[in-house]
Amino acid sequence: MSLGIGVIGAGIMGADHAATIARKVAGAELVAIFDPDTARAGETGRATGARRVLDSAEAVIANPQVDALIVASPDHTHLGLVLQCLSAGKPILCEKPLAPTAAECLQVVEAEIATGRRMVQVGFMRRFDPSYLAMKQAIAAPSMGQPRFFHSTHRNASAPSWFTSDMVISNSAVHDIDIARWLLECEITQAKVFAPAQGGALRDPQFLVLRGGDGVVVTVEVFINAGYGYDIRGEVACENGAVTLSPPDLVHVRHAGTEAFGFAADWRPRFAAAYHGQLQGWVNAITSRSSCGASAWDGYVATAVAEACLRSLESGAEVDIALKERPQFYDPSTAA
Ligand code: ISE
Repeated sequence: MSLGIGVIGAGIMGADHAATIARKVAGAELVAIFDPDTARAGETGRATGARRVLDSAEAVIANPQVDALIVASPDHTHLGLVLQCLSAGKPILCEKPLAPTAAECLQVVEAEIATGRRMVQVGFMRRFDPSYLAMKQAIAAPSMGQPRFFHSTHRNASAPSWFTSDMVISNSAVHDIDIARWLLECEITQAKVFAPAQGGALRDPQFLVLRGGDGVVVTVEVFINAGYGYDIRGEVACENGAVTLSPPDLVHVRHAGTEAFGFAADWRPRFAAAYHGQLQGWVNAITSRSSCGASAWDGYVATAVAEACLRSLESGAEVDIALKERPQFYDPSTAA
């Protein structure tokens, strides 16, 4: 029997997740979709063969054929929707960020703990990307020694008109924050952000310097109007070696005196395998009553670090990060 999926939000990511569920994920069926923009919802429904296009998020959550939900609505709506799904006892894959503030993420953590089982996965899809998985495996080799630096470059071709200076951190760099914690297996304790002066315009690019508990240093360049394409790079330097992500293309073409390869226009082609792996992992975990990917706790930590970065963006100072103590519920060894 397949798992019935409801999708809330039919924007770039809601439509992409709906298409991945409909065409590529085994053991799941797209049952219902909602977006306040009815034309957009209808178009995604037709393109993916969703059984129903409903007229509210509440109707999707309450639909008896919907067993689990993908929340891909605007960032500020995640908290309320995730809490409603938890009250309905339905597992959720929530797009990042889990909620706009660390305090709000903790509300999700508490509500999830109250259900007694792991119900929330956060859409940090890079954890499922073949190149980051290979990087994590390479740095884990004992002969590499301890990681010392992680340099992450995150460039988007262009930002939508509604993108704000804060979103450069809360919506974009939050990916680099999560992947740094996951790769290096340590927490970030201090954050400092360098950015162009405020002048009414978008503060872009931004440069984050994050210090980790074991003396590791993470640098993140986020440049969301880089113009030329979507470009994600990363390098971990360890005591005895370094590991670099390879470009994601399959070929380099040498022609007419140049060597070239292409860049995608946005993140969907670059991370297609990661989005597929994330959704398949989520469906398998629900079916087997286990968990995978980034938890609500990871969502909280990423937002807490992003919040410190926002304070640094504002003040120019380095900001200390004081995390709450991780509840046993989220210990990797005890995770359901
Ligand atoms: C977008 O929301 C994403 O999640 C992309 O992965 C990221 O590269 C982009 O900067 C975000 O705005």
